[in-house]
Amino acid sequence: MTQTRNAWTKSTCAYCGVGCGIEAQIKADGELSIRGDQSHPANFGNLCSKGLALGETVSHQGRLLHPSIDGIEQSWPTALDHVATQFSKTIEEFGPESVAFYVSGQLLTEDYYVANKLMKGFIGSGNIDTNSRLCMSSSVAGHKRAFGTDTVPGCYEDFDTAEMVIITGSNLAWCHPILFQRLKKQKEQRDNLFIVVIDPRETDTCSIADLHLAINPETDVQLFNGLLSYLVEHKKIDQQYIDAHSEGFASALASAQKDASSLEQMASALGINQDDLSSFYAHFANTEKTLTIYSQGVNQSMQGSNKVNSIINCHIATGRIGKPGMGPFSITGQPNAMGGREVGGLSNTLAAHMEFGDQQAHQAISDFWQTDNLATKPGLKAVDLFDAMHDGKIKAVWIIATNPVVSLPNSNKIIAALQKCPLVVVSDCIENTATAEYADVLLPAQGWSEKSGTVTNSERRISRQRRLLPSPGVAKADWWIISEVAKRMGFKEAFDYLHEGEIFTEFAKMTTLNNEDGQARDLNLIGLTQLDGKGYSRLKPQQWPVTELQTETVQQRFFANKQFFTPSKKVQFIAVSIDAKKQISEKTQSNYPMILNSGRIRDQWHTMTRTGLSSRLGAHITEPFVAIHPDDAVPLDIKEHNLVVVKNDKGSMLVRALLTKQQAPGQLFTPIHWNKQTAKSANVCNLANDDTDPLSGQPALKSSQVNIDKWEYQSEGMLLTREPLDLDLFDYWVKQKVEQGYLYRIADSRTSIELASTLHSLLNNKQGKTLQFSSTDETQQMIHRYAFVQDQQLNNAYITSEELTTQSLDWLQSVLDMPLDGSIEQTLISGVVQGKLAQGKIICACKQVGINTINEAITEQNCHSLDLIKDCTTAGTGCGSCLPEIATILEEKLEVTTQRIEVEEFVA
Ligand SMILES: Nc1nc2c(c(=O)[nH]1)N[C@H]1C(S)=C(S)[C@@H](COP(=O)(O)OP(=O)(O)OC[C@H]3O[C@@H](n4cnc5c(=O)[nH]c(N)nc54)[C@H](O)[C@@H]3O)O[C@H]1N2
Ligand SMILES: Nc1nc2c(c(=O)[nH]1)N[C@H]1C(S)=C(S)[C@@H](COP(=O)(O)OP(=O)(O)OC[C@H]3O[C@@H](n4cnc5c(=O)[nH]c(N)nc54)[C@H](O)[C@@H]3O)O[C@H]1N2
Ligand code: SF4
Ligand SMILES: [Mo]
Repeated sequence: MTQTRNAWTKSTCAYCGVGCGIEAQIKADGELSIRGDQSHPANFGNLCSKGLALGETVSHQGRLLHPSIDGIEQSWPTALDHVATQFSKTIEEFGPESVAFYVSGQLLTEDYYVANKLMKGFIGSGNIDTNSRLCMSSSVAGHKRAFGTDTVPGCYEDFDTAEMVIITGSNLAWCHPILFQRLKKQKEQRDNLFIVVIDPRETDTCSIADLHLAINPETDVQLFNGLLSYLVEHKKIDQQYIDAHSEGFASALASAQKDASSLEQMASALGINQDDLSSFYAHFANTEKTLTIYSQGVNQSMQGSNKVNSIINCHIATGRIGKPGMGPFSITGQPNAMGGREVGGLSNTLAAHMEFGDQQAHQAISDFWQTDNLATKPGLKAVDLFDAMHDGKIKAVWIIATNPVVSLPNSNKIIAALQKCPLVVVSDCIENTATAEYADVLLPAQGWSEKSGTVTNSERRISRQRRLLPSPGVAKADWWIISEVAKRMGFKEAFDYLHEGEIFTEFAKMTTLNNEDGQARDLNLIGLTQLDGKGYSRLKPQQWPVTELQTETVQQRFFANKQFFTPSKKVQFIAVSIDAKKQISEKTQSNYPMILNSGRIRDQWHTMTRTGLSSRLGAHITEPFVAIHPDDAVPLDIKEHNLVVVKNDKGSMLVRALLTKQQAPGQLFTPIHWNKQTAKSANVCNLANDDTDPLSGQPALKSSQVNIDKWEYQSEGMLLTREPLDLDLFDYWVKQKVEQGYLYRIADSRTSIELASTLHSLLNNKQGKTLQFSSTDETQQMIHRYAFVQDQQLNNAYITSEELTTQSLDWLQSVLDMPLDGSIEQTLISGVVQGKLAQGKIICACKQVGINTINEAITEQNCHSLDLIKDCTTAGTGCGSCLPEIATILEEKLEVTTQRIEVEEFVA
């Protein structure tokens, strides 16, 4: 049932692992209003820019509406029969190991549970893996080694009481904005809070840091091993805790000491200042309430699991775990990365935190699922799985809620693997994803706001996602699609679900197998096993373990009782060391001297299939870029805004150069979001390193080796259209969603006049009014301007020249949405901006405040603090996630202003 108008329905944000509660209301015009849920313990009513824009991304634009086989639309029964028959046939002929599912942390727990049950329980293979392999698997491996289970021990509440917070390999400000803001508030209120950011780049997260350690990439293990040695040397360990509750200390210490040397040598190996290093160590040694937050800079590495254990080792050695305000805290990426780990979506776990190789678990699950075909060994991990497909060993794959052509490393190999695979089934909400292009069968899935089920956030809190809107076409819930295929494969009884709530209670019951009291395993949902339809429908957030239904918010920490889930019940130190071979490999060092790091930007989500629909989100960063230190750029004659080719032996990308000292020399950074759907050649996974961590199988996505060169072109263009256009005939293009249309940026080897005429013929405009003007600018370049008006509306427009500076053309982003008047026509022809068009690039997405307005407030109205800028312009008064950026603008502006004053004084 979908919601009636005017009621506010509680649900959970579609995006990151903070898991913010939202409330949604359907407006009279059918659109969705979104606000934060004040009662939700993850966010207390706050939302970031992505959460606030959720209503803009539920449009039906680009949706996959019907099942299809080989490009031909089919009914559900035909498509489901086809998938079931083909999978069954393949299994019959080549065995269960010849098929695979590749799923996602964006599935709901209920979807994930049935996918895992079908593959491991009934097909009898371990070959179900997930994009969490690229995301959380090193944390999972690290947790299991130390605790015996995949446990995140703490709560978000620990952010409020910690006295030292270490944020390592995480750009919290952009990737988990609500947690960042929570911490920022603490920082503003408490003098005793010391924040350290460990990241080779200087990110927005550094804006709240007392100390930024810009360590050399991949040196984390050495940094934390050094810390462990330091703690011992300075007698800052908790010997009683170590003796009573842990094992393996001596060998972990021996290993750490091998890596450690004098502070001076350590600092030089890490590439940081010695005073900063000793300040970090001393603060850790002397601050009991220390919280270490970590994410992909730790996980996505060939030594990801070792990085995780090097952090956990320091927490155990000081007994800082399981108590308020302290502990290691792996922050999850996707909305249901945790739920996937719970049900067993990773190929090397069985189900509900039960493991392969445990005979009792095997028997209990077989009985519970009533199957005699339970998988007996782990399946292939994502990178290996696609390698096996490439080698012809996987002959049928079902990809659900992930876009591997964009997100798995070495895209060309992934594409080749999909092309070789006889059956590729893709379930997605969007029709034209990069992966859908290689599908034999496409199945339309319900997306966020249409689907219903549960997700678990980083602090183990299970929240409901609720259905808010009807789904377009014949899109169905993923659990339904998977169950229907399972039934057709002959497993009717095991998959005969009527409602997602039934799946949830079945899963809850599974967590209690041989674990009624929660002593055998951490994951225990016994309090939810009796939920009826009404209870499920009204379910409030529940933090596991759930011993009884939680009617009020609880805050629980694991390991407060110093009991772990290892055979001895003791926590394990793990001996880790820097392995020279696992440092950035040297094989291609000379040809590819730069290290390419990759990650996220504030307002886009992954492969942009959803955030790419919002013009508000698109306005923050409009074009893919590679950040480079000026010292690296100058010898290559690379200037700000130049286009550059970044390449290695796997592939290449063509993006804008962004010169910044926030980037260390020798290193580059590029966002992961743009791909063939949104740009000609900007997919970083084309050249991403597919070497993996030997234990977790997680690829080293943060450190690929590349080179970079300036790319020369003859002309640049900007094209504004109401409908998308295929521009692949040009050397470079990027698409940006703007209100009522698209803005393309183009660069090409054609001359600017040829570019103009090619665009002209592509547009193929017929009846209407044409505005056209060619002129020379102050540098004597020819500029060609063209606009086409139909029914008093601007329909399309372009500008071409030898070189276009994007800043001066930012007004193009809003022009399609404005009523056409004389001043806009004048702007279109003359390029001289007038009226409201003058506010420039949007900084505050919520309140739509542009950079020019903010700059003006600083320089003209003397708004020299964030509060004054907020009052003056309303910027930063929505979700607040643009505040670090406004602070940077303020800082830069003030610096410039002061310099100018100094110069003026000097001149005077
Ligand atoms: N806006 C936005 N938010 C998101 C997402 C999104 O797509 N967009 N995706 C979500 C998902 S799935 C995930 S997994 C999270 C990821 O969240 P984060 O992990 O915070 O984000 P990333 O940008 O991938 O990388 C974090 C940082 O690791 C640093 N790093 C690189 N190499 C090293 C190293 O060797 N050591 C250390 N210490 N640091 C290093 C990078 O410079 C980068 O700043 O974000 C989630 N939130
Ligand atoms: N170089 C590099 N590569 C990376 C990373 C990096 O930092 N650097 N990060 C990695 C990480 S941490 C992650 S999590 C991955 C993310 O990578 P992906 O999982 O590939 O990214 P998404 O764009 O989120 O893909 C989700 C797909 O599922 C669809 N979808 C959304 N909701 C549903 C649903 O309910 N059902 C179905 N069936 N489909 C749905 C969306 O339209 C989209 O096509 O990228 C990884 N790749
Ligand atoms: S921090 Fe932002 S993206 Fe993440 S769950 Fe909250 S509102 Fe959604
Ligand atoms: Mo992720």
